[in-house]
Order: sequence, then structure tokens, then C-alpha cells
Amino acid sequence: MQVSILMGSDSDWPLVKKTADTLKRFGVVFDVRVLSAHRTPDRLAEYIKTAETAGTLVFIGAAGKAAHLAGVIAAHTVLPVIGLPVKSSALDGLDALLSTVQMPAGVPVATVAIDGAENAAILAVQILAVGSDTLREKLEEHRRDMSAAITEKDAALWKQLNETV
Ligand code: RP5
Repeated sequence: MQVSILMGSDSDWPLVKKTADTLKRFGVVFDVRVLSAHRTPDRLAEYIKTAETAGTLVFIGAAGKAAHLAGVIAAHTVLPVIGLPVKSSALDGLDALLSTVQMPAGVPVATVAIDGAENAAILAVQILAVGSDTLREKLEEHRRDMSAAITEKDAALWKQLNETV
């Protein structure tokens, strides 16, 4: 297991599935669990220690509302922690963003955008790629694919405009 994805509730899964699917595309081995900083604090702490022993190198903590999950994970490990603020509140995720990103000095959480599920996975792959040429090549290929897709969309738009003018 290279990445442990933790989410505060099963209601986060429709979003977090995108993180899982992206990791799968890169061939990264991961675990996904529902563990809450507030509702299951002891089991969360236990899991983090178990995951470290099992070889986890990066944690992803996805949570909404007063989202302390990623911060609490970071308090229990020195491994890199990525925070994914989930838009599940009346405040549209701004509460989760601030709760996740505003960590005290010495205990960072690398926070992606509100609902930035794909970027949470890509950042995890980038961290793992520091020690893996294979992952680095896959990331470079991913960038080339994105670039080609944009070029294609640009060309399609120009074609459409020229046809209508
Ligand atoms: C957070 O509260 C979870 O991460 C979720 O985003 C939100 C709502 O949880 P549920 O009430 O749907 O379980 O802790």
C-alpha cells in the first residue's frame, strides 16, 4: 500500500471515488477508509500507525464542514498529508478549506482546492514519483495527454466558428 485515503463520512465517497480512480489510473496501490477525526478519534489514530507499518507513504484526508481530519492525521505522522476539503456544508466547503489549510507551523497539510479530488491523487503521485522513474514518466505522459486534449478542443472551436461565420 502506497497511499491511504481517509474520509470523514461515507457521504464523501462520490467525490473521493475520483481520487481513487485517478490513483488506479497511475497504478498506485491504495487503501480507502471511513474514519472521522470527531466521531472515531481512537480508531483513526490506531489506523494511522497500522498504515505506516503497512508501508503507506502518503495520506489523503478528505472531509467537509469543520474538517479536522487531515490535520489530525498530520498530528499523528511525519509522512506527507494531503488535505481534500469537501463541499458538504451550507458554506459550500469554505469552512472545510479553512479548517484544512490553516495548520499551525510545524504540522503542514498540503491542501488542494475544495472538491479537488483529482488533484489530491495527482499530488500524491508526484510525491511518490520523487522515488520512482516509472511514476515520473506516467506523470509526464499525463501532461502530454492534457496538452493534446486542449489543442484538440482549440482546433474544434476554431473549426466551429469558421463554419458558422
Ligand atoms: C464531515 O461532515 C464529513 O467529512 C462529511 O463531509 C460531512 C457530513 O458527514 P455526514 O453527516 O454526511 O456523515 O465530517
